[in-house]
Amino acid sequence: MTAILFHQYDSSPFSEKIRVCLGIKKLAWAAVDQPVIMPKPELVALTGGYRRIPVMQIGADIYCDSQLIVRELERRYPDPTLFPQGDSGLAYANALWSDRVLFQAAVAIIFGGLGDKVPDAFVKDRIALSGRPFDPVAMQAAIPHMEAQFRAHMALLSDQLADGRRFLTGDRPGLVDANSYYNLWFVRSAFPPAASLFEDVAHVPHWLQRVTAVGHGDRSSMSREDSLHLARTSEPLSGTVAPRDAQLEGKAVTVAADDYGRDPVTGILVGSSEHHVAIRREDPLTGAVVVHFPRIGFSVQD
Ligand SMILES: N[C@@H](CCC(=O)N[C@@H](CS)C(=O)NCC(=O)O)C(=O)O
Repeated sequence: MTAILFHQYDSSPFSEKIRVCLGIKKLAWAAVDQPVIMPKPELVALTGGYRRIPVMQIGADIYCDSQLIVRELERRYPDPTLFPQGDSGLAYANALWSDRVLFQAAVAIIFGGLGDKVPDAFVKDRIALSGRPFDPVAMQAAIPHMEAQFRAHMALLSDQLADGRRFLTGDRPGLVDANSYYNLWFVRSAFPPAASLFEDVAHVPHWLQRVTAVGHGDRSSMSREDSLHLARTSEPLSGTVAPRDAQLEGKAVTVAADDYGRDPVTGILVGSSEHHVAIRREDPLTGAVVVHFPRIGFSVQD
């Protein structure tokens, strides 16, 4: 059976980032499709409250946030690497640009472009997710500025590719390619007229084709019910707690994203490092699971 379960939906841009990473690593994985809006009862049973997509499940270990999914894929399946030139610190830092600055420009362009065609239920859900106004019609006013921003970011990609390299850091694809790529993929698939923002940018369209050709690895699918069964019948990994967190070891802590989708998840601290925090919790649907979060962008409170 395929070890990697990937809780996702096909139109999700952060899922596309990971699908490309799975493609670079030529891995076999099973998609567990989740709803685009709440409720997501099976996902929340696995995570303890975290609702964002994507989430990776390996047995009874649940990995939240694309940042940590990338790190865990690289740890378990190091070859071929997502860091063909080394520089992994810079590549992870590059995700903070692509996932926040570039992504927010893409969101404004797509949803401003769609305007009143965005379904009400989606708008309501995203207001609840962000805790802020989400008004596609009002976003239309910001489109010229956001398009100029997006073009300026595309020029960075073009500069990077100008020496004839095939991918952003050299001749092999890596995380830095997946980071940028999913934003262009999102614009092109969710609001095709805006693809004109990068179709005429030197070097970018060919690079885009090359990343598309990497593919998504060997994809199959699994039902949500079966993913819960797998969690129930698996044992989570045991971890170690970093010395700096020793006073919290074995105690209940609450972990939450610090940007949006801040739903808190509470469990017993069983693992930590500079890069991650892991908590153990139980749910009648899943049995004991360990839920892993990245450190960057997440708070840990006792
Ligand atoms: N920092 C998170 C961001 C994930 C994110 O914003 N995902 C979007 C979908 S691509 C989401 O969860 N939207 C709300 C939802 O699907 O319920 C990550 O890297 O995984």
